[in-house]
Amino acid sequence: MAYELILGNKNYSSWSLRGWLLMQPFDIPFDPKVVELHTDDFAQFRTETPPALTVPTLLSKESGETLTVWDSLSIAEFLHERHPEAGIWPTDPGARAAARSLCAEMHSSYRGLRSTMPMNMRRQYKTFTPDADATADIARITHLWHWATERWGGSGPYLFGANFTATEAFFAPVASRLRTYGVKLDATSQAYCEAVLAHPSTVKFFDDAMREPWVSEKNEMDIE
Ligand SMILES: N[C@@H](CCC(=O)N[C@@H](CS)C(=O)NCC(=O)O)C(=O)O
Repeated sequence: MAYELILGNKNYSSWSLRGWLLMQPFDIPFDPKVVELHTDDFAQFRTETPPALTVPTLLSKESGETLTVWDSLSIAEFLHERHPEAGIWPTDPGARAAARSLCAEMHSSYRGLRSTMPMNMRRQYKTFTPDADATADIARITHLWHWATERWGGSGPYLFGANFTATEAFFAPVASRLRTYGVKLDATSQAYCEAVLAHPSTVKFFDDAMREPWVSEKNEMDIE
């Protein structure tokens, strides 16, 4: 089987970072293809890859057939079924259920954080203050990080111990946002964010983002 992973602009596309981190850290070989958001190329991706409308979209090619898998949660589950040994989810059933719950909540929630603090890996603002909704989202997320590390984290550095799992893939864009917007965190949350952002696969994505030429004005803030 061969995989092609279609991604948006690395600097801005938080869901694309999740898709990338569901494959790269687990040594699942794939060809990444970046398509700039909101362009004719993106419209063409939609035309050529129905019914997908968003990135990441995974194309799984086998025996002349191509399966289209879109939406990050279904990509996680599809890859886990295909590569159960890769460690995408924790092996302990209780930890795995917790990891899935955390990812599902991340996937369906936190509108305040998402809408007012878009991912922008290149920037680090010094004067940003999150609004009330984003502050509540950050409080909920860091509460969950504490809960998971206390219950399952052992000596870390990740939520479920020493191994990077899908949970880190889902929270990596949050860690990137918290760095970009200069949010002050407690020591546990700060250490977790640093560990996720220091993972070689996150660093590779970040390095690629730094080299991208595209600028999306609506995701840039006019502040220091
Ligand atoms: N629920 C989807 C969300 C994917 C998503 O919204 N991706 C954005 C890029 S970060 C996208 O493709 N946007 C296309 C558009 O808005 O035109 C997932 O989990 O993958």
